[in-house]
Amino acid sequence: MAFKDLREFIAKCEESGEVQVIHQEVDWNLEAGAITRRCCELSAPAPFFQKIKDYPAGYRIFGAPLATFRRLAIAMELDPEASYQEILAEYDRRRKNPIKPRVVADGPCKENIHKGDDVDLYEFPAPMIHGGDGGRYLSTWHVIVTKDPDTGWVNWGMYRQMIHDKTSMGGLLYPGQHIGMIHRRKYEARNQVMPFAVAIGTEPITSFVGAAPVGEDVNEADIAGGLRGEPVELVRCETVDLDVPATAEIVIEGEVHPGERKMEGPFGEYVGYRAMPSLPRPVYRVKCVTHRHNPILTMSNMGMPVDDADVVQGITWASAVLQTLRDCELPVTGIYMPPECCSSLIVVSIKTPYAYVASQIAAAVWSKRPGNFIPKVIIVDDDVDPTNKREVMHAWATKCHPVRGTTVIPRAVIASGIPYYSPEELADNAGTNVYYDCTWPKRWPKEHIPQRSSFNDIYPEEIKARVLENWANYGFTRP
Ligand SMILES: Cc1cc2nc3c(=O)[nH]c(=O)nc-3n(C[C@H](O)[C@H](O)[C@H](O)COP(=O)(O)O)c2cc1C
Ligand SMILES: [Mn+2]
Repeated sequence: MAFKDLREFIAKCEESGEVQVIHQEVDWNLEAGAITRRCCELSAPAPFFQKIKDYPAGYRIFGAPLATFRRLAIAMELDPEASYQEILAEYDRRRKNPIKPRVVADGPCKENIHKGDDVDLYEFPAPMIHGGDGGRYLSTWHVIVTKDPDTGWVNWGMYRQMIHDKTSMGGLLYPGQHIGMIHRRKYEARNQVMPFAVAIGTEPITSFVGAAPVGEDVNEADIAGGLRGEPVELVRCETVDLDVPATAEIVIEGEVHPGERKMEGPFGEYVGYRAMPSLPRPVYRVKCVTHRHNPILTMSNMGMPVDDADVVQGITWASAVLQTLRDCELPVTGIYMPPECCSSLIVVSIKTPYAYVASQIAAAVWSKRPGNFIPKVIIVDDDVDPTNKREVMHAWATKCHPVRGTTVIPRAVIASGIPYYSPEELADNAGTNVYYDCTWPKRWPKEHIPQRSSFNDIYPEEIKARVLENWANYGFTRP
């Protein structure tokens, strides 16, 4: 049975030691953020703050919801010990079997309804998350719902929102992201207001899918259903023509007015830096807020690894890239995005059928979103496990020729916020990509390829079997 709401998910995580309930009062001003940051950097349990300074008991914060692969495995109802490859394979399989959402008449998110003068975004303990942030961020782990006015396509996406005042917020609406496409191409181009709804504190898969790259015209709600194995239940909004997950903790409804801009940011970002300056950005005007009794506000805290973005993008981007490589009929045998690299490196293992196939792998990775956000590609032979950092580093250090193995693409479209680019490159989203070919050259004679000197490679099967069988007998306590 899929999780009905965030509360069931938290309870399940608690059973596996993946939640730390914190009863001591903490300050929404940096303290809750600092604790969550440290949890990310230590891959500690998710902090569940019970009492926030200046706020009544019951107004809680749940930090770093999916900042470990164990919590993602639990969210997907897999064994918490599931490996990266197991999670990836299951995500890949389920997302291809979408299930449409079910609209229900009522839901817990309607337990409290505030409209008009009764709306106050400061009702919730929106944290000042990082030192140096431009303001208090209410939405950092959530979905924003918008609709294409022509086709009826409903997009869910996770795009940060900073509180400006009691009834308005600001955020990024990049033209390259679906919300930006809908906003710029449709509503703003026609000088129309764009209705939106935000759902915060959803069951875990809804927010996970909000941060996943699914195609244009695809409803994330259907993918979320597929991943859950059950439809997501939606209820009608109070003031806009949109539906939201019925069990969300907090729902915010309103409109983005064409041409309106206010300074938003800066904010600590997914690459692990406060990378972009404060800039004039679109404004979300709020008309209505609904929430459950004792609402739980979810918070991610992006920065140095490992945070929610490293985990979520580590699976969803890898799955999308894998699909592209398969569509191109390339001989990929494995894929990995090391969470330490903040979505800026992908490792692909291949069976090398002909010389320079690595160039095709890299070209395919960069051919479309989200692979085009990944500036560095490492290509290894299929005897290297891409998830094994020891083997990957070894292959890179010993097989990648500094000149022949390194190919720089000097004029590449890049993701925003990658720290090593110059201000001009970032302004144009134009920089440089690179791939490292860590495979043996195809034309080398067998005699020139050295034998890898590893337990697996250089001992007879019977010796290996005997050693493995007797490992504990020798006195070793770890496998
Ligand atoms: C915690 C977290 C926060 C994010 N914040 C933003 C953001 O503020 N703006 C943005 O454009 N993308 C952000 N993303 C990435 C998008 O959610 C992601 O690209 C997603 O695919 C967007 O949905 P779309 O494909 O429907 O546009 C964030 C991702 C995560 C995991
Ligand atoms: Mn989308």
